[in-house]
Amino acid sequence: MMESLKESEISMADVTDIVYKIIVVGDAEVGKTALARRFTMDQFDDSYIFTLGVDFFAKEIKVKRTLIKLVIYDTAGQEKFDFIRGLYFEGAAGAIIAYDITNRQSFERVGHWIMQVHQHCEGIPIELVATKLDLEDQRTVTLKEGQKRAKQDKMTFIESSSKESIHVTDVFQKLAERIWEKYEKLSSALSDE
Ligand SMILES: Nc1nc2c(ncn2[C@@H]2O[C@H](COP(=O)(O)OP(=O)(O)O)[C@@H](O)[C@H]2O)c(=O)[nH]1
Ligand SMILES: [Mg+2]
Repeated sequence: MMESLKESEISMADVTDIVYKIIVVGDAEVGKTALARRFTMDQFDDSYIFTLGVDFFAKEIKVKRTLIKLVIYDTAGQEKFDFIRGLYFEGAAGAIIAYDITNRQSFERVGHWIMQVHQHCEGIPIELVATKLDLEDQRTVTLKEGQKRAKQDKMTFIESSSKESIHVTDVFQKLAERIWEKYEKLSSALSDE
């Protein structure tokens, strides 16, 4: 009896069709495309692939035994793409703000990106992601500074390397779990009414 109940739970979980749109923002060359490519295709390229407009990546993950499809929207950080920004942000469930630990300026621009996210998608979970953790010898932003910045704006925080595959899955798993918790709270609040 218990066995068959478990089985049906699993198959129910597998047919669930939940899609979360995740946006990745941050200055040019911090490693946004590399992060999305490592996570979805397990590939890394040392050369800089200029992202023109918007690119899409997708991968399924499990949150609390539920299969969730993450659709990752990757965009060029350049201000000249301002005109597509509205569409880009529309319907996002969560955001990643990336900066490069070897590029102090990209860290100082985090506030700008928080404002952009707040302006277009108020209240969505944001994760601050420090990239290029493998370049420890060239680091100009400390772990503490990153943690402090994240705390200041209630963001989760993680340091990662797409090159060396460090904490890349955690980046997306952690964010998806936060989104899940937010929606679960929302739906249980609604059913309480
Ligand atoms: N060492 C190192 N280089 C990286 C890492 N991630 C990206 N890069 C490099 O940084 C450059 C910019 O990366 P890209 O993903 O194109 O940046 P984007 O403009 O933010 O999309 C490329 O030359 C990448 O190879 C990383 O984790 N470690
Ligand atoms: Mg890119």
